[in-house]
Amino acid sequence: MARALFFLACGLALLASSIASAAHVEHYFHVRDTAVRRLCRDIVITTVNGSLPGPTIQVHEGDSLVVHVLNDSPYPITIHWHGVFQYLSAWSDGTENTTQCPIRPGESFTYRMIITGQEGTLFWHAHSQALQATVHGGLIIRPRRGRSYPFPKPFREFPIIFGEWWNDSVVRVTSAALARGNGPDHSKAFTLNGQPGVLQPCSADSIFKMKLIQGKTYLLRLINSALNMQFFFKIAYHKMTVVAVDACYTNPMETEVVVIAPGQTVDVLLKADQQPGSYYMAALNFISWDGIPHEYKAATGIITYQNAETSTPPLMPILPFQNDSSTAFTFHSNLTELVNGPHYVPFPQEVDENMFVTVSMGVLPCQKNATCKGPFGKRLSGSMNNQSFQFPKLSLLEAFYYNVSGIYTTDFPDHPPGPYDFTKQSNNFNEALINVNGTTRLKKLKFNSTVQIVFQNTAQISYESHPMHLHGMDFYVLAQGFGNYDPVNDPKKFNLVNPQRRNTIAMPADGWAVIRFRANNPGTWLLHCHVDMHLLWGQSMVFEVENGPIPSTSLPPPPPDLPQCSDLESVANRNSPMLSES
Ligand SMILES: *[C@@H]1O[C@H](CO)[C@@H](O)[C@H](O)[C@H]1NC(C)=O
Ligand SMILES: *[C@@H]1O[C@H](CO)[C@@H](O)[C@H](O)[C@H]1NC(C)=O
Ligand SMILES: *[C@@H]1O[C@H](CO)[C@@H](O)[C@H](O)[C@H]1NC(C)=O
Ligand SMILES: *[C@@H]1O[C@H](CO)[C@@H](O)[C@H](O)[C@H]1NC(C)=O
Ligand SMILES: *[C@@H]1O[C@H](CO)[C@@H](O)[C@H](O)[C@H]1NC(C)=O
Ligand SMILES: *[C@@H]1O[C@H](CO)[C@@H](O)[C@H](O)[C@H]1NC(C)=O
Ligand SMILES: *[C@@H]1O[C@H](CO)[C@@H](O)[C@H](O)[C@H]1NC(C)=O
Ligand SMILES: *[C@@H]1O[C@H](CO)[C@@H](O)[C@H](O)[C@H]1NC(C)=O
Ligand SMILES: *[C@@H]1O[C@H](CO)[C@@H](O)[C@H](O)[C@H]1NC(C)=O
Ligand SMILES: *[C@@H]1O[C@H](CO)[C@@H](O)[C@H](O)[C@H]1NC(C)=O
Ligand SMILES: [Cu+2]
Repeated sequence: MARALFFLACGLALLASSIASAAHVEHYFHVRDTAVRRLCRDIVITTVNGSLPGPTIQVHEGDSLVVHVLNDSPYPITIHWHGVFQYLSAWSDGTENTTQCPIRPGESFTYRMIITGQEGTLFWHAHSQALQATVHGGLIIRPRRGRSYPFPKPFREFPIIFGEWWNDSVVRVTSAALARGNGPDHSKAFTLNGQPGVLQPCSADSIFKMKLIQGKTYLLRLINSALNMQFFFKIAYHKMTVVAVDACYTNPMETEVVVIAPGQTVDVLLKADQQPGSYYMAALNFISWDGIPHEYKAATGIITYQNAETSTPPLMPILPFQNDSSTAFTFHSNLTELVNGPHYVPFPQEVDENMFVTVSMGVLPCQKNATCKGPFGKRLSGSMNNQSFQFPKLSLLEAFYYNVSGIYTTDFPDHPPGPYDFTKQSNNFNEALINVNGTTRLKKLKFNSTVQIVFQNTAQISYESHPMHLHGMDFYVLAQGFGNYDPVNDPKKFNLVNPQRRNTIAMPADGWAVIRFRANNPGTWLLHCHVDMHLLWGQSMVFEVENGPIPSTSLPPPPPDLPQCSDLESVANRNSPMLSES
């Protein structure tokens, strides 16, 4: 019955949008299990509308976006609109148990947001269990009607989504790893727009293809929706020019190789300036630390020029060595924002809150009545400042809005315990340093205050590059470097002229990165490592940004169809008379 009504509404909405103003974009997402064949094997995956990747959403800056999600999959799920500011619409951020409880099987929820102050490429993905692996798609924000790109209009454009393939149910494989408490099962292959390409069995015919006309310039919208891996990406014989990252314009940066971490997007211009022919593009994982597997073959796609000789086999690009951290560092640190470009906002000069945050791996005690295979018989965990984030069984944002106590505390520490030598590798399995505390501690921020965070990587258990992603706000990246952050000399390296702005920064494996942002968006916002396994292990924390002084700077009430949290009512009855009345 619910389903019949849902798709009846669907037809009506299509009608409405075709006659209504173009500034209202409305979509229906049908989350369901779908049989697909990859690597010679039929398996069932969860998708939106049966496709991998799912539908690409296209809006113009300033549009309102409404997406009705019907969950017909067996899993409770949320959909996150990655990088969308969600100004005063935190209820639509789609972060499980942070901004909402998941949509249960058979139920639906409508996400509503206005997309303003940002343009370029973002994406949407599930923010529940490991479902992002197959529940994802592009979100393209073009300039408002009548406005243009800060570069010549490309002839055509192609979104290219990077993914990982498990050859099995990724949810089952991941939850088994969480239960065991040791390292995860790695994916079997990488994909470009859902296709592994010529280097994998049974995949050559379905390879992702682009047709180009010689002399034209194309915009490639690169999106890394892989669960765990960073990539090097190259196209044989072609250079690329980076023009935006994470939906923020950059100064044009010419490069032969793009480096892209989970949660990041990179927009590049590609000029078809070679001999008409066929050329492969290839993506292979960047290994920032020995523990990341290296036995992978690259995911490949193919570009073919119009009027190309069909007899000549395509040429394969030569990728950097997978361990080439210096190429990765150069790419990540050489980006700068296009000052005075569209939606440019000068970065805050004053800092109200200074935080120093270690990002680590560690161990938590084994769950009662379980056997763990992690170090010292415990279970692997991720942490920030020694806190391994334990998601509550209900939504932090509701606890914030209804002032429900007992769900979280606001004593997330501004500094790690210590100090100790963070990047000293002989400390890897030092038991005194790898035990972490499982907590639900938030950091409270005054509305419109400015925050600077020094992220410090550590050597505990692993020292790989962590892509740190902030919800609800972009940040400026002032500097990055190797080793332990030096509070005396490293501030001299800050870019105070045109620092890159983004929502995800891949901090160097044995190093640090400094970011700054303005907390201008009330709500509860996750800050986490975008390596999915690390997030599931607790490598995250949450900011509680207070309301501003007036209603137009305060979080509005929740939408009426916000999914229910099974436990919220009993907790609320215990703690707050407000919720039970609502
Ligand atoms: C998804 O599928 C539904 C029903 O099958 C359809 O009405 C809707 O238009 C589709 N949405 C997109 C974004 O393709
Ligand atoms: C995928 O799984 C099937 C069935 O278990 C197996 O035969 C095949 O070798 C696997 N492929 C890869 C690349 O692991
Ligand atoms: C850094 O970017 C600039 C363009 O912004 C480019 O000229 C320079 O070659 C780049 N440096 C490296 C090492 O790639
Ligand atoms: C990086 O990988 C290459 C090729 O596998 C290898 O020859 C080289 O020794 C590695 N470098 C480091 C620093 O591990
Ligand atoms: C778990 O605990 C229960 C009782 O506390 C016990 O009966 C059961 O055998 C335990 N299971 C395992 C796997 O240890
Ligand atoms: C969110 O809460 C639900 C219960 O309301 C629980 O089943 C689920 O595991 C929780 N999710 C996370 C990430 O903790
Ligand atoms: C929120 O709860 C705290 C105690 O937990 C109380 O001091 C405060 O007055 C409450 N605020 C509102 C707006 O109800
Ligand atoms: C981190 O917290 C754990 C558990 O509370 C504690 O045992 C450990 O000593 C703490 N780590 C450091 C470096 O203080
Ligand atoms: C671990 O966290 C709990 C809950 O916040 C706290 O009571 C305890 O003191 C913490 N332990 C350490 C060693 O920090
Ligand atoms: C936030 O602070 C900035 C800088 O002081 C100011 O320009 C802006 O108006 C403030 N925003 C709000 C909503 O108060
Ligand atoms: Cu991480």
